[in-house]
Amino acid sequence: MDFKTELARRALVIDQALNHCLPAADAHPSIIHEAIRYSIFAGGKRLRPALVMASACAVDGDESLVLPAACAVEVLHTYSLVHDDLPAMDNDDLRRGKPTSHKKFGEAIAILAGDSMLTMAFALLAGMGATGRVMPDKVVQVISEVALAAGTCGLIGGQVVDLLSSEKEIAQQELEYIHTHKTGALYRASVRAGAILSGASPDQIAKLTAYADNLGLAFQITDDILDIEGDEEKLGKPVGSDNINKKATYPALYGLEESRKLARAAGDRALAALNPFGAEAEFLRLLVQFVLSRDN
Ligand code: GRG
Repeated sequence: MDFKTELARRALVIDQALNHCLPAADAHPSIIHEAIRYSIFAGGKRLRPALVMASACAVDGDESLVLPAACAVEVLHTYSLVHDDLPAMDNDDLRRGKPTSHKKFGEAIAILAGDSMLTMAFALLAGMGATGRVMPDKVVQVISEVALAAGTCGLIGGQVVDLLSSEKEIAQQELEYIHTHKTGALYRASVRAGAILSGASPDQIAKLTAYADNLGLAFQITDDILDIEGDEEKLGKPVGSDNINKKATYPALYGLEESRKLARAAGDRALAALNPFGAEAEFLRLLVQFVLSRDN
């Protein structure tokens, strides 16, 4: 399997499903629907929905069956990015190389677009119960998993600790909390959702959860490294110089070389968790290497 070809295929399937399930851009009141579509189709990598589908395949499930859940996690992820970019949070002007939602549509519409995407994610999940193709108890379990990942025990909790720790030195434990909650929680929920909806056994779900947790860690350490490298390039400084210490990141705590080792070790643990699975888990395996070697 060529990973990039397979990711592109899945991204296309996901984009078509998203296009189908989102309100049309001209549906009244059109500004909010334009804003939602603007952020959803701004060029995200679609890693989380691809994980939902790949996890279903790993347990011999049907990827088309879990497509609404794949859309739901991407819509929820997009909400978190739109709100994260707001002036009250990270105050970013650009996301994926384009003006952020509040820069393009104004702050009020960006907040409302984020709110709409959060509620829409749960509507998409709940809608799976009406198809008759998935047992209602599985749908309820996934709604609960995604709600936990989105709330104060997940994304929001991570964001709060991150906000409180900005501009001050933090301990390893706090950094891990931020990463496991801001990044790890949605990876975990994505993988578990695909497996649960496909009728995976408790043991399969446990193994896939270990995979997701380590993949999320590898992703976040790599993201920290890319962040530092990007900042230092912008500042015209050599990679690994003093800018490294100003953010709550792995390189700030461990240095760049050790951070790279930690990322590779998390990748190895993710791969080891997949040992009991066969060729159907190939995409999940290749994703580990992609996450470790990505440049954006
Ligand atoms: C609910 C406001 C709010 C925040 C929750 C998830 C989160 C906390 C904030 C989002 C911003 C952020 C930097 C999260 C860390 C995870 C991360 C690096 C996200 C970017 O994920 P990619 O690279 O994004 O998969 P694309 O653009 O490919 O979709």
